[in-house]
Amino acid sequence: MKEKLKKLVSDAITEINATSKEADLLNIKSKYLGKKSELNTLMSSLKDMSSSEKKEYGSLFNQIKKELEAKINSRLDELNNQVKFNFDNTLPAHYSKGSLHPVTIVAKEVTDILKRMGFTVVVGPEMDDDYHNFVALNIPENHPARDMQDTYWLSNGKLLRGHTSTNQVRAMQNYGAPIRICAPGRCFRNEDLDACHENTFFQLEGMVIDKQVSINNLIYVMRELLKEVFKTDVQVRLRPGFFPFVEPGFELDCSCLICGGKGCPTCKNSGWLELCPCGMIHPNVLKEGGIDPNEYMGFAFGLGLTRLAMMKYKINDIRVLNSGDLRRLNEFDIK
Ligand code: FA5
Repeated sequence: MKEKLKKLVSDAITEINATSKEADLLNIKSKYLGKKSELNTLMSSLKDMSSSEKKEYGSLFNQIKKELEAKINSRLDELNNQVKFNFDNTLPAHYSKGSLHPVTIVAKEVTDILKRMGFTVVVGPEMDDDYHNFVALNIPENHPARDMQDTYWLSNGKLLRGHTSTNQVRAMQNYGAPIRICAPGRCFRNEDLDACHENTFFQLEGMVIDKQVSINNLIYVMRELLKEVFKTDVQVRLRPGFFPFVEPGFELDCSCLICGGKGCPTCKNSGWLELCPCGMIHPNVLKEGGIDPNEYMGFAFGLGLTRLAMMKYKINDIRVLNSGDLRRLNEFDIK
């Protein structure tokens, strides 16, 4: 028996040392230590031995098992280290370095600029209610202005917010006046998709309420913001715009940077892109937020972040941004 065991150990060690593959090592383990191994068969003869033999062979079997297990594990470590050592790190890498999404970059840039101007960043829910999306913003049930957004209604009676203006009254009620907040976030509308309309896009709401706030302050903030984002003066124009939650209301358009203002599919051939509606907050909205319109006034704006990213990176079709198609995204110089 002892001779048999001696040979078994020496055969196993020879095989372990000769192998260079992890899979072969596992086969050797099963061959010498598994259920059907010779060692296991020999061990089953323990029950027929005398008690002194049982003691002697029992400990011998255990010793052999431990020895072979240790040998296998150390060979496994050796093989793993060899693999690491053999790795040729001079070979060219076949992966490309990713970047943040253009909208994420622009959102961070804009919020950083606004933070420096004293704005606090807040976030609101993407699934919101009729009250915050409409009623609180001076758009009661059946008001025709509801048609400005083709809203996604949910079976639980809630909706996917159509704009970040949902944050206006929520912030007024939470923090009171004076206040300066901005709220970036995803919005949803059942749109006919084209080069500048998506059903899922990003806006950034801005709101300032204080005792003395004017349209001049609003224009200053918008101009500084765009100047910093584009690193150059960009042509903008203000024209009257109607939103029930501001009075007066404006549309701020930016000259289309894709075509240089000549007209293209991105700007629907107008040379201008609607970027940021804005206006002085309607007294009804201030009241709804628990703020006295005789004491306080404010302005708000709803910056189209996705369109801003398009202008900044000269992305001519908005659909690229949600597509996840790296071949298209790689065409743009995103840093
Ligand atoms: C609004 O959503 C108002 N809540 C903005 C506002 C805030 C007005 C505060 C006054 C005061 P509008 O629907 O125009 O407005 O959308 C604002 C901006 O979001 C647009 O100028 C545009 O840049 C962007 N936007 C709107 N719809 C889409 C869309 N389907 N795809 C991409 N961007 C869009």
